Amino acid sequence: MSYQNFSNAQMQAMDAAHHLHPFTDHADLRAAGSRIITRADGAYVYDALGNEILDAMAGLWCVNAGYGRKELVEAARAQMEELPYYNSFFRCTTPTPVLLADRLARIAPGHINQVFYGSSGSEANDTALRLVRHYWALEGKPEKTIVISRQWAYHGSTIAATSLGGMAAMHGQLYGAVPNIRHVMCPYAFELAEPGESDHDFGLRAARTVEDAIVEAGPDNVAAFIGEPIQGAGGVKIPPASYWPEIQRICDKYDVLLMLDEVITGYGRTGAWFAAQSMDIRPDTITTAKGLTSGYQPLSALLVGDRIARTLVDKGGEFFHGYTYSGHPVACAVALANLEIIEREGLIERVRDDTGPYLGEALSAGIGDHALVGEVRSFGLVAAIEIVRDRETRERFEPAGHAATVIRDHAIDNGIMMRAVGDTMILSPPLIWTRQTIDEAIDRIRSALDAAAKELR
Ligand code: PXG
Repeated sequence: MSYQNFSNAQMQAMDAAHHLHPFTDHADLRAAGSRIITRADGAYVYDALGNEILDAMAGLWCVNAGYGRKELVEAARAQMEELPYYNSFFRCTTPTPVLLADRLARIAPGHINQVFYGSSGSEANDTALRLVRHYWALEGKPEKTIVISRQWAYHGSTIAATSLGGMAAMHGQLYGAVPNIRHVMCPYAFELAEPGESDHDFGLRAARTVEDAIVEAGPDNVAAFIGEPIQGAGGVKIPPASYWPEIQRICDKYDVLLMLDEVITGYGRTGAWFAAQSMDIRPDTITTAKGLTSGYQPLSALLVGDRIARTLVDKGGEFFHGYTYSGHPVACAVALANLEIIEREGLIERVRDDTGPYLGEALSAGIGDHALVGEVRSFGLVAAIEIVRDRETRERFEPAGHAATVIRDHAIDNGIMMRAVGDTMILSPPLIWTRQTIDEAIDRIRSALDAAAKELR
């Protein structure tokens, strides 16, 4: 049955009648009607009404290789034909998760050589949490269970991933968090730096809240620190350069494991395979998903460092954990083809040497002086625009979040899909964007800001 037999209005009616969406106020959605995206090509998506929209969010931070990749379709088709599914339990596996594990071990930092698969970032973080606590139990330190995380962290939406995350609204609906997870401040200089405090000093101060939390809990009780190299869904909060080296020092000093969540930053977004490499961080685990398949299939890979893997293999016995789709052969086939595209087309080098730096320059030159813009910041191909009522005082519009939503709606009307987080606009485009695509994006954003300014004043 093809959707083409149905009008946009008919699909909206069925959607409203039967479909509960993620992170959605359903009364609000049903009054407005869903935007139904029907197809995509390259950097653009198209809705059921025929509108063309430049997708500055790469789907949901994931379509790194862009849309319309026939190679990925062919990889899935061929794998489905030969072997659509078999499991990796009971001393079995299939070829593609094996080849992918080998590939991932070669692109990951040198001390990371093992992979545990799931289907989503949330699942991978659930695995990571169990694994770090299990590691300490196997090492004879079962009291090391506390995990330090940060406000505004996003680690997914299962109960464990929400507990790890630092989203107050999500915690409000958790009805019982996973115990022994503590949250400290995030390195968000735009709002949290003191007047006159340098970026460098602010980065150190933010990192030292982790040290304070470890000391307060007692280092013998702390299993790990978890963090996104750049907090994505929390508003593209890019830490000062002093932050991660200080976190590394603190974790090393107190023998606390370092869990890096690279679900957004992995697979090229920061101009390296992983932000661990672009920011010189030495994690014990790296959570990855999204860009691993460019979103063409659901797949996550928890990359596990040698320290944890050695203990798990040598002392662990059976690890009672895994998913039906751990190492799904079709998803892994698509990931292999996707990594090949990223490598062959030099997308990572392009972000590092060309489009990443250019995005930063173009944002500053194109909208940095706009009356609604308090700051633009970027790292590789991820960026944020802070929306303010007053550029000098950084006063925000009331109510919180309203201005950014107005801008988001104008952005879509102007043919660019961006996301609003609180009063921050964020961009995380496909890595296939060129300088020309960036120029086109900035033009559309500027028009949206102009239209929003008229409405907001
Ligand atoms: N970690 C990070 C850093 C993420 O960004 C997850 C884990 C969870 O992945 P799954 O595959 O379980 O969704 C994510 C997901 C948003 C938004 O509104 C961001 C995500 C998911 C949904 C919405 O920006 N990131």
